[in-house]
Amino acid sequence: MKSGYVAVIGRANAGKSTLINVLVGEKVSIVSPKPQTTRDRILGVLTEEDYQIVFVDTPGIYKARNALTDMMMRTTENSARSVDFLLYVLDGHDGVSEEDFNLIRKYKALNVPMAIAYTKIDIMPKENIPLDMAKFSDAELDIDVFPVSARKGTNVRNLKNFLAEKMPEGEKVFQQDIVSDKSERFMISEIMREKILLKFDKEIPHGIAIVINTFERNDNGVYEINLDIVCERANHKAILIGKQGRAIKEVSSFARQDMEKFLGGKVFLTTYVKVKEDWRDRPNMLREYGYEDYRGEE
Ligand SMILES: Nc1nc2c(ncn2[C@@H]2O[C@H](COP(=O)(O)OP(=O)(O)OP(=O)(O)O)[C@@H](O)[C@H]2O)c(=O)[nH]1
Ligand SMILES: [Mg+2]
Repeated sequence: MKSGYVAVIGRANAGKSTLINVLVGEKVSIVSPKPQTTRDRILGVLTEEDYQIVFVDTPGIYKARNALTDMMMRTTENSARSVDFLLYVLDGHDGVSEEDFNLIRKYKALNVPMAIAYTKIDIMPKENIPLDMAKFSDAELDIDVFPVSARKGTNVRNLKNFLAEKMPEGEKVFQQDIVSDKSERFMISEIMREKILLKFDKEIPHGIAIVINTFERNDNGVYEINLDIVCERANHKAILIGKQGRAIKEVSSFARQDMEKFLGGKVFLTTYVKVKEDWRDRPNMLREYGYEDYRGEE
């Protein structure tokens, strides 16, 4: 049996969470077209007959600007240090930049074995792929590069087999049927945050925290969920609610549908929008909203 941890790292919005979801075969991490979607270290577990890979999703590398993003970057750095293998995800459609090379060199210096997933090849001109591959060989990084599409599943099996081979001998860490280390409560709040990321622009989704007040299953089997959507400004609250509450109704409805799929039962969802000025810069608030550094201890 082979078994180990693979941290998935890379710039914000590169496609890390999407790739993990495809590798694991279940949605363990939310996805959006906006950077800084993932805020926590999230484990996604892939178990096959002869191996188990625990993928570690991490917040994308981004210039830290507040206490929350600072904390996210520490989580990523610590996660990269405590694994058997690093998978650097690079947005091929965005192109290979000097910043990527710098980051790849920096992580290589950790002396953890590493490979590159060059993703989103479904939305880029095919002729760019060999040009970028040449850039990698010119840089003499001595790293395997896997062009993949998480959306189409292209080359994902090859990458999976390659990673399985790289895992050390060992027993499973998680039971057969476990796909994530996160609770249902956590996933419910993430589903809500994902719908807000998809609907609203600019600073609004980045300044959101979700607080679950009630999460219960009543006698009829219906899940009763009550949550607060915390935002940073009164004008954000007005936008989140929208004219006659239309915006909040719409996102709540999308969130409810996904929650029902995830929980496998009917959901009665009530949401309230609250303002907590500058919570992202207040360490005590971060803790209250469930954001703590991942310091590398298991
Ligand atoms: N076309 C295409 N889009 C992709 C692919 N992988 C990811 N995306 C899109 O890229 C965007 C970012 O994906 P995420 O998986 O959230 O990226 P991330 O690296 O986890 O981002 P952060 O958590 O913010 O660091 C989303 O809109 C995805 O749908 C792919 O293989 N093909
Ligand atoms: Mg992510």
